Amino acid sequence: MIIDRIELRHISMPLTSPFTTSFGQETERQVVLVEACCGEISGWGEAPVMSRPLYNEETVGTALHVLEEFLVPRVLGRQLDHPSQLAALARPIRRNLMAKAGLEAAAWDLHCCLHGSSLSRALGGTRDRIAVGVSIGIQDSVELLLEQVELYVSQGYRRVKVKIQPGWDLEPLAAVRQRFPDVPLMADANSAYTLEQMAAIQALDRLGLMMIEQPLAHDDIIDHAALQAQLQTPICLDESIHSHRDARQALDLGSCRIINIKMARVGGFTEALAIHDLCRSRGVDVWCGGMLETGIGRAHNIALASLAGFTLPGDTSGSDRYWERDIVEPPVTVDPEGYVAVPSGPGLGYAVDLEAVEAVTVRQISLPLG
Ligand code: OSB
Ligand code: MG
Repeated sequence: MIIDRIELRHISMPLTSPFTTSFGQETERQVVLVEACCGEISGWGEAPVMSRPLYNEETVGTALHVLEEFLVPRVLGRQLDHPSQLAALARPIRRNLMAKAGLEAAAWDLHCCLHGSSLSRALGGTRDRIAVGVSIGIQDSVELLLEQVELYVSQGYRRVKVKIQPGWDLEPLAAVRQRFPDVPLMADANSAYTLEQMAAIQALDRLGLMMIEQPLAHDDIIDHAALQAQLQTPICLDESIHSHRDARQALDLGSCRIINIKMARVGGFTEALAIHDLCRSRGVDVWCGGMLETGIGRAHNIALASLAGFTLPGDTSGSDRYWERDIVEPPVTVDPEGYVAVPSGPGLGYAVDLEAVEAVTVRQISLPLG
């Protein structure tokens, strides 16, 4: 295939409710959409950056800049046999992994649409439905948190993740555990603790959590190994893992026992598949994380989570958990048992609602060939 035009869009979508983590609050999602075109056929990708560089270093501004100036010129007009070639073309550019992932995902979708294959099958997925959980942000009170947990458990979600930070950890989690003794429960600290605060993390051991996600620094695997040695609950790494090599080193060091794979965080599907295969060969559980994606990035996550190594419920919740109106048709829905069906149609298997995309577009950059 030859990609002959790329449309970059900065979009802004209001969240149905604010999402608060230890690094800040999002009230609307500002992300970059990438549309890769071959004649009349197009594939879609998403770079799910945050409004401010607080999760990683990227923002809408950096993603647009790096895509327009450096990544798109390497790909536009080039004969491509397979979308996995994109990773090698992008490799000389350092970091900027979400920008790379957005472009790579668009190429995968385009490839699948041109060949009539579903993205799930093209990636090697074998499941026809995926188990999903929900990630609940930091709330103003324990009572509000319990209401949220109640709501999502009643909707069928198969595991609950609670965001924590110093001062909002043991009390809210213990309250959830007491009210919902059997719910599969975990915590995500988004790097809010240091090794000096080990006792606060160890206090969570008695709650029978499935795992504690990224308690320590966003770029650390050394202190995490020290913490894991003093903790019964498995550590799951998110922010610290950007590549197959990071994953191998973290597993070899004992920094974690579970990995949250986000294809956007690791630069795209090719790297995500390598991490998946590594973990599968070592019997390490992985699950598919999320970045509050629109239906486009969500569809990519659903396809990825259909691979056999994704053994735990992911953060790929239904569209209505985030949006009044999603930009894909139909919206992503979770059945009463807590599963999302993996679509079998070509590409994403969800139709991009162009009218909805237009309605949220802040800025569009067209990059035609020549
Ligand atoms: O740490 O997994 C995270 C959202 C934005 C940035 C980082 C994270 C999250 C979530 C929400 O936990 C996952 C989702 O529902 O998409
Ligand atoms: Mg996380």
